[in-house]
Amino acid sequence: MSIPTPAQNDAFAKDGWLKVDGLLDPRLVAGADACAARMESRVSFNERGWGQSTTSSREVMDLFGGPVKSLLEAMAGAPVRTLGVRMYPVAVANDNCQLAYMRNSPGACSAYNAHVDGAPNPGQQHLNKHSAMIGVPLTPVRGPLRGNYTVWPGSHRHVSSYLTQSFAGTNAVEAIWGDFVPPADCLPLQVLAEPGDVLVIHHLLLHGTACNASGETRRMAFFRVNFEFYADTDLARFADLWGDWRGLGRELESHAD
Ligand SMILES: O=C(O)CCC(=O)C(=O)O
Repeated sequence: MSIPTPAQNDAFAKDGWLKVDGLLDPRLVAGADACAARMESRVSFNERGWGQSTTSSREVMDLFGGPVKSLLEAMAGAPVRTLGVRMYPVAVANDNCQLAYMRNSPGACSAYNAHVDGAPNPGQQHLNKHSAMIGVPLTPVRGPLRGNYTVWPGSHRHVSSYLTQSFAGTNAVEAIWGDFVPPADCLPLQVLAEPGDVLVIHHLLLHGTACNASGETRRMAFFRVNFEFYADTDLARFADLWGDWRGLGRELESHAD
């Protein structure tokens, strides 16, 4: 069966993220990981304990071609543009448990550095919207607390409602994260993954990173992808849950509330 299957589309609509197992040839991923590992020695860790974005190599950029791009185009119903690749090797145990992007965030969010990409950090007044993020694990993550990419399934809908209801008719870009907390039943999920798996992440999904107590480096490549461009102050467009995902079709109707 070709991907995305109706079940995969439905899961993405409901949860705001999707893991497609074994989409990429592990040899391609191993080649990219070898480059990433070489770059890692030149990566400095920032105050959140995430490695700074690294310069992308051809081997890393090649991960985005072929099946990944086709999958996204099928889901979005539109050609895709890649804004860039960013990599965050998470190497140091407990080192990524410091600051949260979201003010007033409860303990769990703080511990994972929960955030929504593109939302302004304090002092930054512009939205930096992308339509989706693609995450490509370069090293296996086979248990919890191994620097796992962590998602709050369903949080994209809560974030969208929060932004839409709280700031309707305003353009209060600077203030938007002051009060947001996910509902109590929206819990973090530490993603397990193998090289070759691919994650598709909705742009409004709350996500973060688990501590890495494994002693092993976790490496992952991230592609921020845009289907269309918007003004970087357009809060209504930023909050629009499904504006970019026309290709998901009827599956959305039951989840787009
Ligand atoms: O590396 C991670 O686990 C998280 C990366 C992330 O949150 C991001 O790129 O926005």
